[in-house]
Parts: sequence; structure tokens; C-alpha cells
Amino acid sequence: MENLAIARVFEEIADLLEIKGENPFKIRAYRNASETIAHATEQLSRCTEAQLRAISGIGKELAAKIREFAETGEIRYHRDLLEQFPPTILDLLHLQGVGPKTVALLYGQAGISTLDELEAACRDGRLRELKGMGKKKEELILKALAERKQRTGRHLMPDAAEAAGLLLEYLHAQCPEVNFSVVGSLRRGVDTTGDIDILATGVDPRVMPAFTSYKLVDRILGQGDTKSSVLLWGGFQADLRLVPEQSRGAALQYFTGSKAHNILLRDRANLRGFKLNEYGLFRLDTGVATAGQREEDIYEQLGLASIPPELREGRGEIEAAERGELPGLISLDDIRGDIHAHTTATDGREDIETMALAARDAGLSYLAITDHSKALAMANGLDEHRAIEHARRVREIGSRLDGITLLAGIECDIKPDGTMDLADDCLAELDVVVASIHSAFNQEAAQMTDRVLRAVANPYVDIMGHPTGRLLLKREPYKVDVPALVDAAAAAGVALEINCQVDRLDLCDTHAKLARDKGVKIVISTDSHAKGGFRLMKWGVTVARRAWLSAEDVLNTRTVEGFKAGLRRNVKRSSD
Ligand code: DGT
Ligand code: CA
Ligand code: CA
Ligand code: ZN
Repeated sequence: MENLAIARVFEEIADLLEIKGENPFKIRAYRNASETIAHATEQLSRCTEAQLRAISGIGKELAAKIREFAETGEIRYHRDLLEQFPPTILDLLHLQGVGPKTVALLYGQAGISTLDELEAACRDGRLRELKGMGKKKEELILKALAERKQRTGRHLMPDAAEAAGLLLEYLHAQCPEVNFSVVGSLRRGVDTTGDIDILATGVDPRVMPAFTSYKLVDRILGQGDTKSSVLLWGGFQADLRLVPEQSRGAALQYFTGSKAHNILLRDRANLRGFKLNEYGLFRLDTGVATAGQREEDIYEQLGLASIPPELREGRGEIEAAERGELPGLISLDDIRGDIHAHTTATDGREDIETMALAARDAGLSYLAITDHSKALAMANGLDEHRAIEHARRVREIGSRLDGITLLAGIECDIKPDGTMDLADDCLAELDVVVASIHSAFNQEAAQMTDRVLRAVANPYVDIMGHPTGRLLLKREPYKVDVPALVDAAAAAGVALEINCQVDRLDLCDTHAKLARDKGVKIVISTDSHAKGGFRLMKWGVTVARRAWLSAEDVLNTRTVEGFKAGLRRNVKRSSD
């Protein structure tokens, strides 16, 4: 793996030399060597200088540089070259279709050194005026800029978590003495991730080269002793920071963030006569470190209970920690049932029994089968007759399975006028009704809110499914007034769903917290359409944790009897 890292540095040296307009033979020598190194079968960092020089195309100078890299994790000459340009010059170089010759032109003739400057030059027609450019090149560059923006944009948190998991596994294997942790928004469980932040603690010069030579690295964006950044295939940017072991806790704290939380914590430290940074918590008067190795010590020294990463958003968690009033957050183990799943009766991939057994294997003790209603024609939604027949089959299969209780439910469409897609006497026959919107997303706020409130008013609606309809990075929520929905749900005893589909995570954290604050019960459901879907439960739990929810706030942490008793249809209310 390290060979690739060395090859990339040589390649970059060649590029930088070319931008500088240096001797073509020298440039060629670095390019050829890079090629050779990338394809070498032996681990070059373990070779002696003599062994290296035996390789064709590697002379005394290049062999020395390879040794330098093996020993220190970098090449001084490379760093010196980098320092002769603005650091953003590599962003230009890494654009599809932009080589060192073009960069030399852009930088040398027009002083362009950032992507923003490049885009501006394209847009105002300056670029095509440059010698050797033109309309065609301009189009090419604009396209590359657009693609890059897309690749380095935000990603769904579960996708980033998977990419980070693989990277961490690799790093652990490469440097077993070093501690690696995921920090940043991913550790806080934010629903989308800008970049993947990883913290390494310990001393091992192999950490940075191991990171930059990871096989899924597309490009190296920056490489240093304490910080490197790479772009992974799939468009994830990953940052790795290395700090000494005695700063582990402080660095975990600092790089987990959020920025808002960190600012509040730093101010608190200052008020109490401390300085807080990524290396530790220091007394302002003496400069002595009072905490650094353990993250919880930092909070403790500042008079705070340990704050779970999911709560670190500057939304009142510091005050709550000071008063000792942080909630005991829900965890995946607390979940006992899943209240939203589809089968082959509509748009699911598996039959009732397969889904039931998969839910049991996932550790659940009850499952509500909630297929679609007839308005969703493309999903072959159920009409009243089929819904009742399906419920009978669900109950029949449930009665002969051990270890899992099946509930006969439905995910009933809320029609554009707010009426339910199935007749009340049908809904009354079922164990649980999830009401969802799958049509007319573009209604204006007043109409949409009215529609949703009408559904809440239906006595057979127990749960509002994916209540805002958002699709992360794809579709805005529809214009429902969420506070109004929350108030209505509280009054009616209707529960709100946190849907675990990775692109939904709907309700979101802040709305779910609002619901909790208003006493609305939450249900966390996977909306599984196949037997693998139950493993998504953890993502909904992450949202719930970010919403400050405890197990008591979530209906499907109860036993099946307790769950049923908590449903709106079964609760006798004073207003009824
Ligand atoms: P992201 O990447 O947009 O999903 O969000 P984060 O929170 O991961 O942000 P990122 O990657 O820019 O930085 C990681 C953490 O490092 C951040 O949550 C807090 C810390 N950090 C970054 N910049 C600053 C800063 O200027 N001041 C303070 N106090 N902390 C910072
Ligand atoms: Ca980040
Ligand atoms: Ca970052
Ligand atoms: Zn749905």
C-alpha cells in the first residue's frame, strides 16, 4: 500500500515541476519513477538504498527520496515545491481534464489559483480569451467543476458510516498500536455528512502514509505530519488528524464538535480560568494541563456531566449537563418491535412469513405488517377487501410462529383532501394504522397542514408515517406546519414516526425533540421492503438520540401489550 503513497508523491512532484516550467527530462524522470513504484511488487519502504537503486529508473537521488519517505512519512523536496504555490493550486490540478500545462497557464497568465476564481473566469468569458484556451476548453472545465461540486457535496450519514468503517478497519490492521476514532458530524450522528473525520492518537510515522495509500483513495488533497486529507472513490472526503496519546480526550472532544458546542464549551472554560483546545484543558494562570487524555475529564473539570456526542449541538445540552438533567438516551437494545413493513402483497420483496422470521432474527419480538393502501396503485395498494383478507392472513401466520408476534396493520394513504384512502370500518378492523402522504406533495402550506390535521382527527389513525416526506439531498419536506401537527398529535394521542430509511430519517432530530417536549409519543420504524431492512433500525435510533429521546418516549420499546395499550385507538381519553 505504501508504494502507492510514494508513487502519488512522485507524481505530484512531476506535476508541480511542470507547472513551474522546469526541465522536461527531470519531470519525465519523476513520472516514470512514479509509474515504476506504483507497479513494484516488493514493499519499497522496506528496501535499502542499494536495493532501490537496482530498480531501473531509480537513481541515487530518487532512492534517497524513497528512503526519506519511508523514514519520515514525507519528502522535503515535495513540501518545498508545494510551498511555492498557493495550497489551492492542487484543486485545479485535480480537476478532470486539467493537467499541469493548463494549470501553469491559468496561474501564470491569469493568476487563477482557486476553483472559485476558475469558475468566475469561465463565467465572465475571461478564460476563453487566454492563449491556448477557447470555448471548448471552457465548457470542459465548467463540466468538471460541476462534477467536482457534486462529488464533494454532502452524503447520507449511513453511507459515510459504512465508508468510514471500512477505512478504520484498514487503518487498525496497518497500525495496530494506534488508536483510531471517528469524530466530526459522523460521531454526532448527523443525518448527512460533509466529510469523514478520523482521529489517530499515538506515535507511528506509518499512520499518514497508510492513510494516503488506502486502496479506495482517489486523490490526495493534502498530506502533512499531523493532518492529511483524501478524496475517496464515491466522493467522500476524509480527514485524518494525528495527536499524541495524552491529548486523545481533548482531541476527541475538539474534533467531534459541533462548532456551536465547542464555542460554548471554550467560553465556559475561559470563564472558569482555563484554556481549552485540541491538546488539553490548561489552567490559564499556571499553564498546567488538568485534563487531556480522557474526554469525560474535560467535561468533569468544567463542572459538567459527560455529554453524549449526539447531543453536542449547542441546543441546551451544556445547561442540562450542568444541572445533571441530561436524558438517559434510548439505545438500539431498547427497541422491541417494528411498526412499518411491507410484503409482496404490495411493494415489498418478501412474503409475510419471511419478513416475520427476519424481524425475529433481528431481535424483535413483534412486527406490524403495514402494506400500502389502494391509492398507491403502482405499488398494487390494497383496497378494503384485500386489506381485510391480508390482515386475516397476517394473523393466521402470526398465530403459528414462535418468538414473534405479528400485528395486522396498514400504511394508509392520506388523500389530497385529508380523508383516508380506506373506509373507517376497514381501518377499525386492524391492529394499527400508519397514515402517510404519497401524493400531491406540492400543496401550499395551509392546504397541506389542513390535510395532515384532518388525518390526525380520524379516530383510527394511530401513527403518522414519515411525517414531512423529505428525501435527504433530494426532496424538500412538503409544506406541513410541523409545530401544528405536533400540537394536534399531542391532543389526539397520535404517535409520530421516525422512519429509518436512510434517505428519509423523518421526523428529523429537531422535530422529534419538539414532539417529545410536547409529550407526543414516537415510534421508530424501518419501513422495510425486504428482509434486510430491519438492520436500518439503528439509524432511526441515532435520530432519536439526537432528539434527546429516552426509551420511555418511544412506544415500540414497550412489550407488545404495552405498545398496543399506548395506541390512540386503545387509549380512552377524557375528550372522547
Ligand atoms: P460536516 O463535515 O459538515 O458534516 O460537519 P463537521 O461537524 O464534521 O465539521 P468539520 O468536518 O468541518 O469539523 C469537524 C469538527 O472539528 C467540528 O465539528 C468541530 C471542529 N472544528 C472545526 N472547525 C472549528 C473551528 O473553527 N472552531 C472550533 N471550535 N471547532 C472547529
Ligand atoms: Ca466532518
Ligand atoms: Ca473535516
Ligand atoms: Zn410510505
